[in-house]
Amino acid sequence: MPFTIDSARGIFPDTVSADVVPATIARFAQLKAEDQLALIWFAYLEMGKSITIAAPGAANMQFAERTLEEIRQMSFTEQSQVMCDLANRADTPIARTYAIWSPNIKLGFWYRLGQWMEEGVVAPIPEGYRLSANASAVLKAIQALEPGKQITVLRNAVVDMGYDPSKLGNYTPISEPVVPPTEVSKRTNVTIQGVTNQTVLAYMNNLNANDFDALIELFLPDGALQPPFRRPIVGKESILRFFREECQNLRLIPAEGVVEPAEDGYTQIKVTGKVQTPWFGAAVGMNIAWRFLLTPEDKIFFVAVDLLASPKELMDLVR
Ligand code: ECH
Ligand code: GLY
Ligand code: GLY
Ligand code: GLY
Repeated sequence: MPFTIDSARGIFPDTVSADVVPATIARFAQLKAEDQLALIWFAYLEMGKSITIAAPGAANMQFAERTLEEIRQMSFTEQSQVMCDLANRADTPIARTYAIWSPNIKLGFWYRLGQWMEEGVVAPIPEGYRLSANASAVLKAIQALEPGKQITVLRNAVVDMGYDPSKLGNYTPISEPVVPPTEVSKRTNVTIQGVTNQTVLAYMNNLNANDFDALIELFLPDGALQPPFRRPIVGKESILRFFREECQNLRLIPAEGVVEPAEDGYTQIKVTGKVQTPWFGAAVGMNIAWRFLLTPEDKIFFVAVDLLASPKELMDLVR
């Protein structure tokens, strides 16, 4: 085999991803819990003026319901403590429960707490709360980002909260139920300028249709998928789990691409375009590159999904 997963990660090396996102998250992680919560509150209020976030569906909320109810019953002091414990990744029963939830359940949980904070049901950020100088600087940095990067920072902050799941030993992650794939007659087909490769087109179309069983068959058994700012997920079983747990109802809008031969009959294909999340719909289009490495049989050996540094990168296809 000419490629390893590690060497595949380096295809199309000129692709510039939005490293400001992990850099900002690293700065955020240094702040004390109170500052983290207040900062997100301010960022969220500010964002809410221009983009609306979709309410999480009932299927999404059911798993957080008991914990939310428990929190609702608490005093303001206890509620603030729970929120700080989550930001501190403390070892508490609620922070352990939170740790095994999928990203969408975590986001839905905070969405509800945010509503309750606005309604006065859950402890608000104290009026006149003063962010530390560092926290103010991080807030400014977040506010200066494009919406697609802002929501990625927020999502990562929420995903990182709670007790460290790697310290839990064996556990069963909790995620929303898998919706059935879109009926074949109702599916849309993408077109990508410069790319007619059937595997790449089927990848986009199956992901858009939530047809994860068809999607996973495009991969080599020990193929890999690398989400933005994450290590590659290796092997069909793990990738399928990731699709079911984290990739429902995405909208991929690829626009153009390049196809190049690689060593030993492999093909490398870079596609750029936009992706929408169900949380924000068409209000936020993230600028994305997909970097595929296909075997001579057109199976996916590797695909990286990158959040691009700037819209200019969408056009950076020829070398
Ligand atoms: C309040 C104050 C106290 C603290 C907190 C609060 C609440 C915060 C809330 C935040 C909500 C944030 C949300 C963010 C959602 C972000 C979603 C993103 C999705 C990106 C998806 C991508 C998909 C890419 C992929 C592609 C593939 O081809 C393969 C799969 C995959 C205010 C109370 C915390 C409520 C809702 C960024 C890029 C294209 C890799 C997935
Ligand atoms: N809440 C982010 C972190 O402490 O890692
Ligand atoms: N409202 C977006 C979701 O539940 O995924
Ligand atoms: N990663 C899927 C979503 O948050 O929309």
